This record gives sequence, C-alpha cells and structure tokens, in this order.
Amino acid sequence: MRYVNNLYGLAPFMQLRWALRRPATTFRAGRRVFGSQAIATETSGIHDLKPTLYGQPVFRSHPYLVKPHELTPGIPVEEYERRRKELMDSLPSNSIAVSVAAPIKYMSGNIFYKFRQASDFWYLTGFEEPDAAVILEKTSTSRGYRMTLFCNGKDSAKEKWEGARTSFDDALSIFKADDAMSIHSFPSQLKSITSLYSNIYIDLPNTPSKRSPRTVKSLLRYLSPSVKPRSERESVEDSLSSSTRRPLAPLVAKLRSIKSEHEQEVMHAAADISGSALAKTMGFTQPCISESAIAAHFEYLCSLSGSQRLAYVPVVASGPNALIIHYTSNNQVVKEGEMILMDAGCEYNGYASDITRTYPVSGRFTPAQRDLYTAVLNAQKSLIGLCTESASLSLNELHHRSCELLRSELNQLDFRLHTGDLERVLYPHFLSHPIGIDLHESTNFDRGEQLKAGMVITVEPGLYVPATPQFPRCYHNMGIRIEDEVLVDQEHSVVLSFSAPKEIEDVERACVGQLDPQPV
Ligand SMILES: [Mn+2]
Repeated sequence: MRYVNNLYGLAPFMQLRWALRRPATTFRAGRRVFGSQAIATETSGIHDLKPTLYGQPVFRSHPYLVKPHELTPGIPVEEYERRRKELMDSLPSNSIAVSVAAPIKYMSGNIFYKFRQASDFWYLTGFEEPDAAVILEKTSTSRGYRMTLFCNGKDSAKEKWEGARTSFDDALSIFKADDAMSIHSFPSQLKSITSLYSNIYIDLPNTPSKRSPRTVKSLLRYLSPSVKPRSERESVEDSLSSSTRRPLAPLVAKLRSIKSEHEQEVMHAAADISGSALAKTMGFTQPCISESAIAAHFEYLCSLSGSQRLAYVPVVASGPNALIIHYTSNNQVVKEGEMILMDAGCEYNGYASDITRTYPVSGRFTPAQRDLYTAVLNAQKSLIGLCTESASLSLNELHHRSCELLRSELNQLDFRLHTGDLERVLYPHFLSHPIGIDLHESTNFDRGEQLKAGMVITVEPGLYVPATPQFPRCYHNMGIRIEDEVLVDQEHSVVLSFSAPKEIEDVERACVGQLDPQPV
C-alpha cells in the first residue's frame, strides 16, 4: 500500500474514498500495449510511462487518475460524446458550433500562469491544451455532427521545452474527432467553412474597442502592453457575418446547468476535499497567526488530496474584516475572541467547490457570537430544505425567502430593523449562484427560472453587523456567512459539502482538533 499512498499523494481519508470508488487499476496486470510497444508493468510500471507522450493525463499514461473508459478523471468518453450530440441536436439544420481553447495568461513578460482550459471548450471536448479549437458541423448522421479538432500536434523541438502534446492520431482515437488539423490552419478552415452554413454558433472574446476608450477601465485596457495588435483570430472574427453569427454560450450553459451523475460525483469529491480541509484548518487556527497562514494551510491540504488549484482567491477574514464581503488581502493577524469567516474551495478534476464557514479563533463561540451564528444557521438550513424541484422556487424566490427568514431571526435578537437595514446593510449580497466547471455558472443563468433536479447551487445567507448605534452593541463588527453546495433533486436536496462542520458543537470540536467522526 505504501507505493499506492506515495503515488496518490492523498490524505488518508481520500485514499479510503478512492479505494471505495476507484478499484485499483491494472498496474500488476502484466503487459500492456503502449503505443506500438508492449511494456512490462509488473512492479515499477509508473517509471516506464515517463515522460508521457500525451498533452494531458489519459488512461495509458496516468492509469491512477483516469479509468479506461474515461476521457478526463471521472468523466467517461461517452459523456463528452453525449454533450456534443445534445448541443448539435438543439441547433437548427445548416448550423455549426465553434469553440476555442483559452489563451495562456501571463503574469508579466513571458512568465505564464498555470494554464486553465476555457470552460465551454473543455466541456465539449475534454481537451486540456492551449492553442486548440473545435468545429462541430451538424449532420444528418446518427451521430448528429462531424467534429474537427485543431491543435498543435507533435513538435519534438517544442516538446523538449514544454512537454508532450497530443498527436493528431490521438486527437482522433482518444478525443473522437473525425478530423484533426494543425491549429495554424484553423483561421483559413473557419473562413471557408462558415461560408457553407447559415448559422454559426460562436462566442467572440471582448476585443478592445476600436474607438477611443471612454472609461478609465477601458483606457487602462487599451494602454495595457498585454493587449496585442489585431491578431489573425480577430480578422477571422471580422469575416464572420453578423447575420449568421449566434452566441454559443447560452446553449452550452443550458446543458451545463444540469449535472450528470458523473459530474455530481466529481463535484461531491471536490466538495469533500474542501470541506475536510476546512475542518482541519479550523483545528490549525490559533491566536496570533496570520490570515495568510490559514489560507496556505487550506490550500496545502487541498493539493495533497489531488486538487489541481483553488477555485478562487480565498477569503480568510478575521474579526471586523468579515464585514468586507470580498476580503482577500488575508494579511492581518488573528486575535483571541474573534471569529474567522473563511470562504474557500478547491477545483478538482475540472469542477469548482465553494464553501464558507465562520468559526471562533479560541475554539468556543461567545454567547453573542453563538446567537448571531444560530440565526444564520437556522435560516440556512430552512433554505436548503427548499432546494428541490418539487418546491418550484427560483433563485430570486429563494433569495426573497432568505430575507424573510433572516428578518425574523434578527427580530428575535432584538434588532429594530428599519427599511433597507437588512438588504442594504446587514445582508447586502444575493443568496445563491449555480456552480460547476465555473465557480459562478451564472452569466447565462436566469434567476427567475425554477430550480430543476440535477442543478448544483450554493446556499449562502450571511449577516454583517457594522458598529453603528442602530444595531445591538453586542453584535457589532461581527460578520457571519454559512455556505454549502446543494444538489437539487426532485423531492429532496443533497448537501455536497457536508464534510465541513456547521453545527455549533461540531465547529467547536473541529476547532480543537477533534474531528469525530472523521470527515470523509
Ligand atoms: Mn459562493
């Protein structure tokens, strides 16, 4: 087992979980055909697979991450096929869909950030390299479409510096494209193909305005050295006639809003990792350490459990810092008697997680902290119970309900609320957002639409009491938010982030390192 432990690099609870969910792959199964060579894998097979020949983990190179039938960890090849088919089936005849990979982003000069694929492109292809694009042409075949994947292909000189890239042959066999071509031919191919179709579904990036900038922000963007002059891509975009061009994102968003069982399982695992890391971070917290040390501990635990990155810059707000909703400077020292509001989540195998907990630095809530915490917790738990398809509520209605619940809780705590106190001061943010591949899958989400089974949303009511005389003094400078990820089902709701302690007794136990039962 030691070999497996080292290999996975997982915390013990995750190893157990993986042992349950992912039967050991066939490392010891003898000989495996690898390219044209048969390679012995009896004992030290992993070393034979280095360096990888592929541009991303695939079963052949990373059998401990990707199962035989999966394209990306947790998501089968057929599911990507189904996504594309559903998209293309929803389009009128004579349509194509075009999606492109994310560009590499730079911190400064040629110093790049860790690459993250564009969400829609990844959802449709599972392809994780930059410099890539896909064209899907609607056809009348049973598959429903024809797929051309554009990518870099093999280039030994570049691969020597940057690592392996997926070959055109593997683009066909692994990613199931009908055709694979060099990304360099994408502009000309797109130009010629678009003239054949009457509906071109494509999302154009926000290019800097051609006219002179009017706002400070657009001026800064305009002057930014990172904005290159007109690229070939922009010239292609110009060539797309506006009469045939349609936005692709709303259609993909509709598909993405309902999570498949495989997606639910990956999101569950992501929330487990974050929730358990949060529980342990409560025990790590003590007076006189920096908020940044708390953030670092959380990130370390998530990485150890296999997470690829954090899903967002975490909020670690001690004491009155919690009143700043997006407090991310995380550079002050925590004090005895304060609470920490921590909003953090990892990204795992392509899916985000998002959890907020508020806990006492000393390990025990004071009576006033306990009262305000209970008010938020009561509201939060009632709201989670309403996240079902049968309740027929929209996010807007749920938010409205959260205001009513918090108002009644505050009345019991002797708050004398005037018009606007709750919505503008004490609870100035919205209750919820959909979550999935993106942390906020809400750009194309209608808050007026009723919740449906398979959606995953956050439920995150909060109360933030400034030190002003109209509010009871004992609650001044307290900020509390409790956020869970909730999977909507027909008759019930499932809290995916249950491994993060939430009940007062559980939080206090976690704060002194007693995680019993151990979160999984
Ligand atoms: Mn959130």
